[in-house]
Amino acid sequence: MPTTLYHFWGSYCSGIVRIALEEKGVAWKGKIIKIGLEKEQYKPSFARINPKLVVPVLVHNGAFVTDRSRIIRYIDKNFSGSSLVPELSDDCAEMEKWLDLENSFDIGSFTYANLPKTMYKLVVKDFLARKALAKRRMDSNPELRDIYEQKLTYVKGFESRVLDPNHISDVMCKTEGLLDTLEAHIKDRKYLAGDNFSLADIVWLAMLTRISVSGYANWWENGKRPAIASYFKNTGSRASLVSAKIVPNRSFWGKLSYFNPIAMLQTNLLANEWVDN
Ligand SMILES: N[C@@H](CCC(=O)N[C@@H](CS)C(=O)NCC(=O)O)C(=O)O
Repeated sequence: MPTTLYHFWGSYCSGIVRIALEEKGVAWKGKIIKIGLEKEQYKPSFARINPKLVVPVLVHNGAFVTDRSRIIRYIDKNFSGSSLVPELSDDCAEMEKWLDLENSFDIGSFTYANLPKTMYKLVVKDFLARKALAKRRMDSNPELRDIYEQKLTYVKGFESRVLDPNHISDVMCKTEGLLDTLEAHIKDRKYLAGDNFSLADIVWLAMLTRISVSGYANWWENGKRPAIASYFKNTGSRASLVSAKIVPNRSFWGKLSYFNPIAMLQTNLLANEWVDN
């Protein structure tokens, strides 16, 4: 089986893995799991691939690797090409620090909170539908009950965070705090850790891209955080980021490819099925 990535184009975590694959020049085959309104990650066939019901998942030589930070380390170790981990131990420690900092970015809440306001009602319905679907699947697949129960608990927690304005203002504040830390560090450097592009740059450039496409490039533009602006402009235009297609296609046809009336109808029907108890 060729190196395969279960992913979704609009998924932040999948984008990070695609950048690492592009950096190493890996020939990979993609299997799209539509995690939006289609909720394909809830399918029992996918639950057997990743019991967390999330993308990305990398399949290589029979190994199933999950979680973006584990996958990018795996890619660096198992494929040839320039190393994405610095040689010096001090630089390695620096890289780990920046990987941890990126992990503290609440990407899920940030993304949902910054969807267009017109989508708010749909987001609320989609949470109800996800809970109903998890419940439906646990009833019809008793052997996967634990998996769907865990997903239901996860969705409930995620829903309460996303719909809580205090949590969202905290996330926005913390994200700006992370940018302050980055601004101070990147001032006199080209890369985050050591003299070369590393895993830390991959995750931070993905994060800056997500912040930018969510409408907050003004957090560093117009002289607000000039070091980030120049890091994002220079290192962020690297070929691997472009071929990994981490910026959503905003053309009419690009947007249309995300619009699925059948999935929207199913979401409405499922949402009506959910009963809180
Ligand atoms: N810790 C995992 C999180 C993966 C994750 O949350 N993936 C999102 C897309 S970025 C997903 O599949 N969401 C679907 C869902 O929550 O049902 C990682 O870093 O890879």
